[in-house]
Amino acid sequence: MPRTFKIGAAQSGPIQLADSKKSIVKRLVEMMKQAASEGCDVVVFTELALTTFFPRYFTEDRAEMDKYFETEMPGPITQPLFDTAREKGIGFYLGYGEITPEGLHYNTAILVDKSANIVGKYRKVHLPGHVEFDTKRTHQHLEKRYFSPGDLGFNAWRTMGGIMGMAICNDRRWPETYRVMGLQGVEVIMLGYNTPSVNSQYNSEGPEIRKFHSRLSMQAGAYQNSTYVVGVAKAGNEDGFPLFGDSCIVDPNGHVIAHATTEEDELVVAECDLDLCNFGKETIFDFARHRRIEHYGLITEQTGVIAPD
Ligand code: CDV
Repeated sequence: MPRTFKIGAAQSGPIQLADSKKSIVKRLVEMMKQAASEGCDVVVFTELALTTFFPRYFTEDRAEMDKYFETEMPGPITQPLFDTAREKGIGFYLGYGEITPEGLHYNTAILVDKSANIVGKYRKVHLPGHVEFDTKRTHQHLEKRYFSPGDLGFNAWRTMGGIMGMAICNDRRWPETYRVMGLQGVEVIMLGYNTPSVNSQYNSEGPEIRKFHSRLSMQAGAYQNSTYVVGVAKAGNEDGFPLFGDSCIVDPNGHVIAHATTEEDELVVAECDLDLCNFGKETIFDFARHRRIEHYGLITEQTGVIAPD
């Protein structure tokens, strides 16, 4: 008997700076209802799903950005997502900007179960970009200005019939992200992203190669840890800043089994058998039998490169 888990990857089309959070939540609720009507167990939204990708804008006074963050979850604006999840019996992953009671800012995602309980929280570890305005870039990427690095690590949660993990955007490019969750037996890694179509520091790196790198990272992470990976994009032109989209669902063999074909709000659905994760985990990637941790010390002892003399 397959252990069936139906996943909806809810890509968001562009969100403009002027769009209200209320209107955005309405779009997300529509996609959640569609996912429920297609029998999905979970719907995965994007990184910073409630706003435009605001880290592209520089403000001297960081507090001006607080309007793009949430102080409570659920709050009055996000409550409809929780109400719909409970009513339809569907779980969800949601990325958003979080301000803690201590005033810290994180790029956060939560995992909510089919009864609308928050069962997991993740705060983005690998923050890309820079702190100060960079005149050399074609567009800014100020995540290091507006967020603190995540402090919760890469956890996995047994919920909704499987072992679920979370990551956010740039995390997908780092093998450590997948392996730490792989060591907890993860079966589905959900991650939202906002990736500009062109590299701000290298204009000839356009959407084609950027999509290739995005898939390459997620396909490798899925295969090497024998897990499903669900990558969900914010896509299209946000106030003149294009994001490439290409949301996809990858199986434990590393195959893309479903992907978006537009740069709009689009639900991508795949029926997954979580037992497909077992073969890789019990054979070539049976970590207990094959890993050689005595040779991996540098990975946690050293951050940057130290080349031999
Ligand atoms: N939001 C992101 O984390 N974006 C990054 C940058 C490097 C484009 C990404 O890895 O897609």
